[in-house]
Amino acid sequence: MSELTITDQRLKPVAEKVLAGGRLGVEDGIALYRSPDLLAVGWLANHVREKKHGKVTYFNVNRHINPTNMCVAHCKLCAFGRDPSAPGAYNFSLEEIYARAEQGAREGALEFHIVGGLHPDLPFEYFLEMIRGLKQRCQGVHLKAFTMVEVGYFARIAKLSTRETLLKLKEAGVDSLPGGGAEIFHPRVRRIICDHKVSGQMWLNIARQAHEIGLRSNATMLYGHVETEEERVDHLVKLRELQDETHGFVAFIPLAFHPDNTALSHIPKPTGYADLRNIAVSRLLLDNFDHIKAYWIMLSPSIAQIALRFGANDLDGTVIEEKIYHDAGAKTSEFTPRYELERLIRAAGRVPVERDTLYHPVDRSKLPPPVRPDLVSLTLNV
Ligand code: V47
Repeated sequence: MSELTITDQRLKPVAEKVLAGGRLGVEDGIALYRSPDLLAVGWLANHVREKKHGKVTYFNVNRHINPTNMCVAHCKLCAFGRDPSAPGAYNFSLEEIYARAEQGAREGALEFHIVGGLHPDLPFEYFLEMIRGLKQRCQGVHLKAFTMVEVGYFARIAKLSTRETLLKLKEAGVDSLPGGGAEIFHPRVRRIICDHKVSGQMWLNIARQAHEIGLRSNATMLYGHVETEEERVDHLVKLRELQDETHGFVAFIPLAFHPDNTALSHIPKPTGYADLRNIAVSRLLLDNFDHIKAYWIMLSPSIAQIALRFGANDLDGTVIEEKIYHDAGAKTSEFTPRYELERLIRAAGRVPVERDTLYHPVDRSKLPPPVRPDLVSLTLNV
């Protein structure tokens, strides 16, 4: 690894703590966000990343399934949710969902990432039935399903506690929860970007309960809209505190705000600089998280690749069909085949390792051959 050169004197005490393996505080986080010396921030994050994972960079073969975009929440940040009567509103039938899933399983997906709108009419039982049906049809596939926001909504419509709701989801076959809906926990920001959604405190409570009953989850942070640097640091520190308690978070994914087609379309998109800085600061503040994902869908494959040198150790994933970011104007493709993920990782001087949702390495030779080798084959020469 190259030597660290720091041009910003305010970073010196932060660097000393990082190199000594110490925990960073709120002021350190703010210094990292404000420093003009992005390369030093990135160097420090890469130092931590290499200490944890060496050159290994994970990726997974997954499929996103968004059962419906009908949503009662009307979050200003979102371009995906619709009223049922709005143009483009959809609601897949269970048979359509199963068909997508079975195709994904045949193609070699080992994870379904399932999130959708807060549907105005469908009962909780419908979603339990969906999960039972998926589990029955696609036994080898991990179901990473429903954000804390959806869990909070299911609890409300089913008149159950959030703990009972989580227990029912687990019993039906949910294996873990994705990290979406966290946005920024601070109430000032939530009032502006997602005022009808569960509060930040509630998101954290539901995550705590999920972890307590043995459902692990991811966590996210949506940056680049109306939040301040202090509010980002506060968000990260709250996640770190909960992780100290439960150790239930698997990975953290910083998400760049995409303004197109949202009620906040006047806000400019985050720059590449902001993307790399958020990856790096997350890596440095979240010292008790094992994994930081570079989600190429929102970063672009090029920035996601560079992020592998700024603290990220995972290039998530093949994805296959993505709606939330593409409705908000993302110009990335809707999927990236496995060989391309591997090529990007190798070209960044890293070693690609296919993982499952909980970061166990995957040995494809022990699995049935997929029908779409271009998506999952190890052997394609590129
Ligand atoms: O919850 C919504 C965000 C999330 C916009 O857990 C937007 O492995 C930007 O959570 N611009 C969904 N962001 C994506 C997500 C995710 C992605 C990849 C992996 C995992 C994981 C989780 O996207 C939403 C919300 O926070 N979002 N609208 C928008 N206009």
